[in-house]
Amino acid sequence: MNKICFGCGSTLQSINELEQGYVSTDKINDAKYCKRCYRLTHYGELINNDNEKSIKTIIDTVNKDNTFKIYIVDFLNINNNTIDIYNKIKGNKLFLISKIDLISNSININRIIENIKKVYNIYSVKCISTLKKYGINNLINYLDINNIKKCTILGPTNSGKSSFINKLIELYNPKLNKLTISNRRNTTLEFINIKLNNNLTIIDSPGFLIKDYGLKSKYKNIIKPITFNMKTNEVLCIDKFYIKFSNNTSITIYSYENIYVKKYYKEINFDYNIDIDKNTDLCINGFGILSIKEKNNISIFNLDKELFSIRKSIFGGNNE
Ligand SMILES: Nc1nc2c(ncn2[C@@H]2O[C@H](COP(=O)(O)OP(=O)(O)OP(=O)(O)O)[C@@H](O)[C@H]2O)c(=O)[nH]1
Ligand SMILES: [Mg+2]
Repeated sequence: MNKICFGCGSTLQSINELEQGYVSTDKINDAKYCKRCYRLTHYGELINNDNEKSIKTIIDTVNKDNTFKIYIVDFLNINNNTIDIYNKIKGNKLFLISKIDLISNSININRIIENIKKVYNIYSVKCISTLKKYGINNLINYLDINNIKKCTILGPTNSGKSSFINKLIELYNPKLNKLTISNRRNTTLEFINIKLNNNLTIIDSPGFLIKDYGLKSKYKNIIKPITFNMKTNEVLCIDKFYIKFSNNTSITIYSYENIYVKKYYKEINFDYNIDIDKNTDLCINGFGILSIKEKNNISIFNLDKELFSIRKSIFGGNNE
């Protein structure tokens, strides 16, 4: 029988070093992890050009089974792109906001959750921090009360799916092998069944690979809102992109605390313009959210159109 890498779910093989699941011939009999997972875990080093599973392949696969689904997304990546994927997943499911330890106390997460439910028409939303062990027991009770015996964990890459499952392994059955986790994209490569006990099996999955802004990981600490009051035709430089407003407005940026933001006074040839209504969020995949208060025509420079989507603000109109 083929052996599976406990870290990423690949079938272990000694034939091709460039293919996923590779372990050298002398190690394959005892190996629990492939060479890639070993290097990633111990040296933070990514080897192999891994096969990427398309969003459609993952959705089609999970829609064939009737397990309960938990869809994990971190706060800054809740946007039309990730919600579209969530909406394509059939059956009973829960929307789970991860890494809430990263959210500053000045953000009222409970109020935001209520607004997320309204804006996106989602019934069940919870939040967790695997790092700070927040919300884990609540979630275990939820699975218990709802008599859920098999549950697939889905979500964008890097949202913390495997970390969450490792926490469940620690709590339920610490002798089981841990999954590979990393801050790289596409860490888990295949679906992995983890039988925690006779009553509960969890399935890890490859993350949805959504085009990402690609913020440097050195920025990734606390998410703290910062507000600017902009006058007509004033320009704000945010990290590497620029945004100009046709009308006076306040803008609140929800991103990592030490992001570069400054008013900018030189001439710029903007790439494109968009009209937005009062209280609109401009969501940028992997970067965060710009919550804009007043109706505006905004001009944008150096931000790929594919990276953003707009929605009615989840901050309820009163920016924090
Ligand atoms: N601050 C914080 N970081 C977390 C938390 N959970 C996971 N992370 C970090 O998020 C990164 C991604 O974690 P993974 O568990 O590998 O994410 P994943 O969703 O399994 O990613 P893929 O396998 O690529 O789909 C790692 O650097 C984790 O340390 C959390 O609760 N808080
Ligand atoms: Mg994973």
